Amino acid sequence: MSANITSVLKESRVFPPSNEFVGHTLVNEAERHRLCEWAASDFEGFWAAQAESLHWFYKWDKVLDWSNAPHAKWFTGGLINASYNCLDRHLTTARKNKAAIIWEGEPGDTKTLTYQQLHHQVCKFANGLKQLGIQKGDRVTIYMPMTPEAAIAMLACARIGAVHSVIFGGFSAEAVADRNNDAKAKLVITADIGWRRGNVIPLKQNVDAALEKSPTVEKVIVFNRARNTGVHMKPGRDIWWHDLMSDVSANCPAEHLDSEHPLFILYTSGSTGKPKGVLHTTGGYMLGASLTHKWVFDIKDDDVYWCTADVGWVTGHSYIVYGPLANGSTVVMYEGAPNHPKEDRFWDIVEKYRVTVLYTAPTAIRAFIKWGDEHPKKHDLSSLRLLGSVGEPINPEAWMWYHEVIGGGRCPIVDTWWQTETGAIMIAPLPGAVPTKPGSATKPLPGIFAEVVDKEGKVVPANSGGFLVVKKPWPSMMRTIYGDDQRFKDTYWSNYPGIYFTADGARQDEDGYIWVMGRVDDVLNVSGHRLSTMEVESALVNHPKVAEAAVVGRPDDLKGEAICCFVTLKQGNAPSDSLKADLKAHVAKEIGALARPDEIKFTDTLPKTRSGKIMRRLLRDIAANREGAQDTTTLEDYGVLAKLRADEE
Ligand code: 7RM
Repeated sequence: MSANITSVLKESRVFPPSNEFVGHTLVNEAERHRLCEWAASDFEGFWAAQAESLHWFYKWDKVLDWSNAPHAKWFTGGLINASYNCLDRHLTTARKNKAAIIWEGEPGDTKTLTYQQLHHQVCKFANGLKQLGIQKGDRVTIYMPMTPEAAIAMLACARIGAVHSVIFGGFSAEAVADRNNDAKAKLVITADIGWRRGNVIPLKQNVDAALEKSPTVEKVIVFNRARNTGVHMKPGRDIWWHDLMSDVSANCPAEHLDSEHPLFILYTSGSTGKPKGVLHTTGGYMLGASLTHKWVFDIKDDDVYWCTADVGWVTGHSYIVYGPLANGSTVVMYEGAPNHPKEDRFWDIVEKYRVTVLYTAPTAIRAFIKWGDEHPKKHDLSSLRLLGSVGEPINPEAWMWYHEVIGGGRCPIVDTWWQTETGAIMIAPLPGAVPTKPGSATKPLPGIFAEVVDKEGKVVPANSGGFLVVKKPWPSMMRTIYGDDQRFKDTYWSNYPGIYFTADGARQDEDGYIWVMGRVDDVLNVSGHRLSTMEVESALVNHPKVAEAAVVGRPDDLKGEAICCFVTLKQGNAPSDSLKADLKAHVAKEIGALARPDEIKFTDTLPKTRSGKIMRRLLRDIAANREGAQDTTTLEDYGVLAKLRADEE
């Protein structure tokens, strides 16, 4: 690893918790302080006390076993079930008939399931899984559209101790086959089709193609989403969801599972080579997901909570399914695209269901900005009280827009930093306790010991950039990469022994606030200075005509790397040479001559992952005029690359 990162971003706005929050949240400033101190002085006692919030069939013998680091065991000897925690324990309370999932399909169909109804469906489906021979420990692939059945399938696996591997519905047959094989999946749960922007995604057809190359898969369950598609059902292998459910009992006691029993595998792309199967286990993960959901979103029983992620992404696992359901929340779930049939679909949903807490991603926020304020302004968004952001650093400009246009200036924004690997939110403000600053995820949560260090592992001085690490284990940490423990150790634990390496760059300001500057791989090296791509992007995005920007380095004989910017304009603005000159001057003025772009390229779209993260490594090839030899399987839209390359000529 090379030297520290130079930070050039200037941002000094501070938003203290508003009167509606101070004194009314689950965790106030004093309580947050008490929790942090407690975790520092009695780490295991702190976590043991938090774990009391879950239902255990048997309370653990030992809180943490770190003797075999980096392999942690949390709540060893404890017996628990994730599905029981999400369902059964609410049935003896007033939440029994509370809406668990309020779902809206892309075509406009809707469905609501109370906790009791969801429990009924999950129990029946779990019995269906058993009928097909699925046993504790078996791996099950879930390749579904965003329907309640995806959550039912996950919870049914969890109920019987089967390990699910959810694959985002936008992935190809090839990706499904790779993941089936890596996990040695025995069963695939899918649907005939999924809807996306009015188009049909042929899920079952993709599964059929994948199964030509997935020898371990014995059975396929098919949910009938559209009821009109003539999908082929292979006799003896494929069974309709409704047929399976027609003749099973609704009595299915939850298995008493070891706290360290695997709950799921979730594949996440590595920068090179094959995807990593991140493995999470039960007790620690459930604690991380439920506790952070309660703390960060300040969840109350009358909240209508909407996380717009897909269940195929970790955010969907932790903050659509396991966290909110464990807390007995009402979850809104939406199947489709934010701009179908029109660009106001999200705001229509917020208004219709009176959503109070909204959790979405910077990529979506930048798209809304680009589409124009008239879409949210058509709707009554006064039910919103709290807004969340996740997935990428949020540019201060996008933060301000989210705050003002969506939040009406009254809703705190919780910018939540975490990873598939961390299982749950690690760095975020608690809305009644921590003043926010646009672009900063603020401070680590109580019990999380995140720091910014140099390459020797020494904490760097305030405001100098370094590497974000986590110094102590935490309950929802990943346990290994499925089938490749060596890669787990090499990737996360070899830079600093005993310390978790996040691969993100960050700085900590004079108030101890953490500003995540993006992946270490994305850092620019300009005339010996290491600059964060995100900071240059933020400077571009605060120009009134710019909607979105991606900045990469291009090899340069003189400077080491030249700064090359791909820029998307807001609707109604045209590319021109004078605008290019304008933007270069703007960046130089905002953050200094050092960061003055060498090249600006206008484009309609940027290459992104399916969860909306900009794929800068692909842009590096384009900027350098190299033919790419990179893994593009996580790319959302293959057309974008071809288009960007064509623009080069
Ligand atoms: C939840 C999720 C993880 C990477 C992470 C960061 C980036 C996510 C933020 C963020 C700045 C944030 N899981 N990231 N959230 N960067 N501020 N609030 O995204 O495994 O898909 O990605 O995403 O680089 O390491 S993930």
